[in-house]
Amino acid sequence: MKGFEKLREKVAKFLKGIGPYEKAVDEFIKELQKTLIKADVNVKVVFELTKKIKERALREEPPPGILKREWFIKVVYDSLVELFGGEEKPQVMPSKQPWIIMLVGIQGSGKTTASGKLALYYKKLGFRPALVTTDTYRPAAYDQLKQIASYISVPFYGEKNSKDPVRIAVNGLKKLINEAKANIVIIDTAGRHGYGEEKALLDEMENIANAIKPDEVMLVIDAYMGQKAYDLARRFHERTPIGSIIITKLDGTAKGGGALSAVAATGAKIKFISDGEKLEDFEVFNAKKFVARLLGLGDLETLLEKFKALEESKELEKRLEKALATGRLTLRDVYAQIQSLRKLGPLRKVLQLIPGISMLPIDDERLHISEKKMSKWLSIMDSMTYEELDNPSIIDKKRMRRIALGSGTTVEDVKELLQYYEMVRRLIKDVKRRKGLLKRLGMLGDLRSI
Ligand SMILES: Nc1nc2c(ncn2[C@@H]2O[C@H](COP(=O)(O)OP(=O)(O)OP(=O)(O)O)[C@@H](O)[C@H]2O)c(=O)[nH]1
Ligand SMILES: [Mg+2]
Repeated sequence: MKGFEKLREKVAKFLKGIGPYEKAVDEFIKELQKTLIKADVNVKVVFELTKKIKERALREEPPPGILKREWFIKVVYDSLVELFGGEEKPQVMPSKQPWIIMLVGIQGSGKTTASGKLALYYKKLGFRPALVTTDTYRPAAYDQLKQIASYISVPFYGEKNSKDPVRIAVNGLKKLINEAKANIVIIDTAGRHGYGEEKALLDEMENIANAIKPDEVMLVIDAYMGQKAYDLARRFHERTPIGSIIITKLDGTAKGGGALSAVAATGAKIKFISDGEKLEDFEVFNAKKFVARLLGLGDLETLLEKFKALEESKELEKRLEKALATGRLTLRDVYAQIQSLRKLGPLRKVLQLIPGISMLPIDDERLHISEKKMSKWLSIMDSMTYEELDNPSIIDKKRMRRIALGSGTTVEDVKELLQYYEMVRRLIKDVKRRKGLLKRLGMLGDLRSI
């Protein structure tokens, strides 16, 4: 989308950590406001959003293991995802077949192009889509869609000299479903004048919809509308429980942010976006992916992975804390640990995420495991019984042989894993002892804040 180039530069610069944090936050927020207002996002919305971001930035602390600046960008990212409709991904798979989609929208909004794009999209997913034009209003409309249909090789239906859109739709559905065996039928309609005449547009839409009973009505909105899209989307959303939205021409205007956020604010679902004249320039709208791109994915990707790994490590953290509390460790814990090691890096880092542990001396060298060894050990543990995982002390020579055979490893490998397990177990016990000691000395509170 246009207009976010400067903000992307700012993200990269911000993460490099130049200048004092608070000043950098101020500058970043100013740029964010400028960008969003230029994108035609409602001014009131922009100020509310940036005020919240700033408050969080200055009041809250990042989770352990995350730098303040990284965390700030994550707050910005989350807020923008919220602005553009939230984390939920749209449902694009038809829940029944045949599935009938009707496209409506203001004149020139991109309905006919989007019909072709939709057909191509579903064709690539393995469906048999077909196209119907009911546009009896514009003489060239018939040929326009027919050409698109033949270009992407999907069945097409239209009646060049008819003046009855409803009849055409009914005839087309019958023919395409029964003869061409289409399982998705996309019906293109004539452009209705809009801008301020939403009522007329939606009345006409309802008339056709009542006659052909589509499974889904898609409203096509041109990104040039900017925040003016709000009223149209809101009325559409109120009138059509089976409605979803396509935003087009995101390549052509800097007002895309305004259109997207305005539509999202109505609660209507944005399902697809279109950003070019080519039939391939079309994708399912995913606010998370979209915002990551707006902010410059290159810089964000590693950061987002870090957060994801952090979330995944919560599970491990719980296990380790339990092990610490009880002084008991099983091979299941080691299994979870090795899985997170692959994502998070050295155990030291994982342990650092647990409050109070980061200060304790841990021998990094001894805890290092190579990637190859990790895979080997995971398959060894996959060959163990639950009883063995929960209570490794029962693993005798005979069991070792069986496990080695089952996992395609050697008894030495199994032994090595058990030695590692033993070492971590002792470490946990040691940490527990030290923690207990520190607690008695009343120092744990202090350690947590470090
Ligand atoms: N740049 C760009 N152009 C687009 C996009 N989608 C559609 N267009 C262009 O916009 C113009 C109108 O597109 P149509 O698909 O004919 O619009 P329509 O809503 O069917 O128009 P009517 O049937 O006359 O109401 C065409 O020139 C398309 O090539 C897009 O995502 N990006
Ligand atoms: Mg058209």
